[in-house]
Amino acid sequence: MKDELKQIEEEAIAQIDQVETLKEAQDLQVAYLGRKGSITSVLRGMGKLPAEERPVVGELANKVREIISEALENKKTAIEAEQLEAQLAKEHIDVTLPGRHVAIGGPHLLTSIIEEIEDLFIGLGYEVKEGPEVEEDYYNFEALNLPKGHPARDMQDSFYITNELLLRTHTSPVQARTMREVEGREPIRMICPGKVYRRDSDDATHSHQFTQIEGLYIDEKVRMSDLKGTLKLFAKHMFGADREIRLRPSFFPFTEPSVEMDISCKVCAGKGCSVCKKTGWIEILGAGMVHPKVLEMAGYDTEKYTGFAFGMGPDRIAMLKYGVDDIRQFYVNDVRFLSQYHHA
Ligand code: FA5
Repeated sequence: MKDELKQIEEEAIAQIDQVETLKEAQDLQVAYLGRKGSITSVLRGMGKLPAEERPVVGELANKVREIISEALENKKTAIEAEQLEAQLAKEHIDVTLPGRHVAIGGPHLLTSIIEEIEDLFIGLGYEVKEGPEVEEDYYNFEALNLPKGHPARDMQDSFYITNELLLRTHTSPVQARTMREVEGREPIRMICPGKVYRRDSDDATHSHQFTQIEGLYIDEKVRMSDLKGTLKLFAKHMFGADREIRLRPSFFPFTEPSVEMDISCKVCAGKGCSVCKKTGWIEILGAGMVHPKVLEMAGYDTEKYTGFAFGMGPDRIAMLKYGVDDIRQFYVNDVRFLSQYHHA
């Protein structure tokens, strides 16, 4: 039996030497060490041995088992190491190769400006609202004290879709919609950014499609000085304390009194250039105290509530802030132009 065990050991070691795969090693493990393996079947015959030989044979069998088991383990480790080597060699990457350029996009300059303005007004407790770009004549004009046939409708040349539907010419219809929403019963503090459309001839400062941000503040005892303070804060925040602003009396049918706010031209530092039409100033917004008729139409008690509204042009604001000399740059989507402002 001792010879038998020795033979098993020699045979096993010779076979393990030839093994090339983990599967083969596994098969040998079963064949020699498994429940039905060679060593087990030898041990089964132990009962026939004289009592004094049993422990000797038992010890030898355990030793052979250990030798075979160790040889198999060593083989498995060697095969695994080889496999890892082969895999690493296959997946080798040359870290010294130059990387492939990944073009990183960024927000459009107008989007950044709008978000900056939103942040300021959210900080002042305003809500950000949205309204439809295809708007009803009623909200775009009538609810804003511009009945059909009113001469002031000519101030905003419009793209009509039907008699009652048009591309909104300003964001002011959102004022009317918001006042309607609360049925004239609650104070309002909202801004509304969005695209607007006019049949304007395109030039350095006019585009037939541009953006506006409307602002509306309604509460008890809102005064012109609140409007002035808000606009001043806005101007300083956007352009810095050193930029000049001026308010000019103006006319909008939905505000009384009305003003327009200009900012000194950054392109020419107020000397006069093609951007500011040689005036040194650029108009960026219209504003005023909400006309009592507009408040009444929305159901407000005008004895109790007053309010101010403003409508600004982020395109003009972006031009001033970054010295862009032509509004059309925002809409031709030339990446060489737009990518300069991705950090903005
Ligand atoms: C209005 O549209 C009024 N709804 C603003 C308003 C709101 C007044 C609330 C009072 C109360 P206006 O037509 O002036 O006003 O336009 C407002 C701003 O939009 C202008 O100051 C200007 O910055 C910008 N804007 C007007 N037309 C164009 C255009 N064609 N291209 C680019 N920006 C324009």
